[in-house]
Order: sequence, then structure tokens, then C-alpha cells
Amino acid sequence: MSTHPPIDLSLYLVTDAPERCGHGLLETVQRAVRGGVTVVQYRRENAGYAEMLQEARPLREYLRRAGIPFIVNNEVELALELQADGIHVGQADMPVEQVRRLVGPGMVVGISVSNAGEMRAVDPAAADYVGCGPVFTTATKPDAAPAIGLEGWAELSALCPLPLVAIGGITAARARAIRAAGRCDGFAVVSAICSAADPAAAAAEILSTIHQP
Ligand code: TZP
Repeated sequence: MSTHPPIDLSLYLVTDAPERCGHGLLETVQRAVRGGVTVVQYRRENAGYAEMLQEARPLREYLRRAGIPFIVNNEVELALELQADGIHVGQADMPVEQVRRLVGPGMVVGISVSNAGEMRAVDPAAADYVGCGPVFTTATKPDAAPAIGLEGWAELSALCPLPLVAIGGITAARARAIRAAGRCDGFAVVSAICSAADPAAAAAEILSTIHQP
């Protein structure tokens, strides 16, 4: 468990590759923040360290000024160099216990889960939150596990010992359905915000769903 102040996971933007961000990476993030995202994860595949550093540093600087927590996907060294608020790892990445030892108590650590066995194995002493999915089929992560659907969400959310974020094919309408199916502390979104013509409006629409009673 981290000593970092709790992060508001309500609307969790996960960045897509720059070429899939209609307004470019930094501007897409800035627009999304204006629309109300509460936390941003830099996620990048198929790029070297220097390229990631060059892309992520301006995001980190902007998000620090904006007061929005900045999380790095998978790259512990990058997270440390940029003094990120958090690091997120998948099941095939470095084990969370090892990540925790490397980053220390000050960084939030998130773990991805896509089935009941993985959820039962979550160690609340090492991780701070769980990202669970894909809830719906997604084109953004071609190697993602099969979608768990709303029934899967009901089952897995009941097993989760930590704050819980839904990921995979999230839209405003689906966010409402997930919340109706089980416990959910936030929604992690890639394409519905990054590919939107108006990322601020897309973020605000999902957020309004979340805040509906
Ligand atoms: N992990 C599980 S699904 C996913 C990740 C990173 C991608 C979700 O992207 P989208 O575009 O919001 O469906």
C-alpha cells in the first residue's frame, strides 16, 4: 500500500499511440483534462526508452501543473525518472511485489486483472488499485484477454480487495451498465477519448454518466 495521497480514479485516461491521438498526444491529454479526466496513464508500445522519455516528459510537466496524477504503464525506470505518481503493470510484466520494492512506498501501484484467478491473487499489501477487463471487446489492445462482459464484472468486482477500475470498450452508455452490474470506482478509457474529435466533450460525457445518481 502506498503512502501517496489517494488518487481519484473516476475517469482514468490511458493514452494511445501518438499517431492515434487525433490532436497529438499532449493536446489530446490537455483537452481531456479540460473535460474532467481525474488521472492519466502514459501507455506506449513499440517505442524505445528515449522516444518514450521525449513523449512523456511534456505530459508529466503539464499534468503536474494541472494537479492531475500521472501514471506510467509498465516502465519502472521511466516512472522513476519522471517522478510519476504511479506505475501500472500487467500480469505478464514485473511482479507487483518487485515493482513495489523498486519504486518504494511513495508511488501508487496498479495491477491489471482479467479473470477470477488473477483477482484472487491480488496482493493488497503491494498494489493500490486494480484495473479489470477488458469488460467489452476492444481493438486498442489486440493481445487482450477475452472480454468478461457485465456478468464477469459482477463476479470479479465482488472479489476485488482494492479500488477498482473498469477497462475495455468503455463508452458513456457502457459505463452506466458496468456501474449497475457491480462495484466500480472508475473507468479507464483509451479510444473513446483519444480518437474523439472533441476529447474534452467525450471525457465530460463519460464523467456526467458517472456522476448521475
Ligand atoms: N487493457 C485492457 S483493455 C485495454 C487495455 C490497455 C485497452 C482499452 O482501450 P479502449 O480503446 O478504451 O477499448
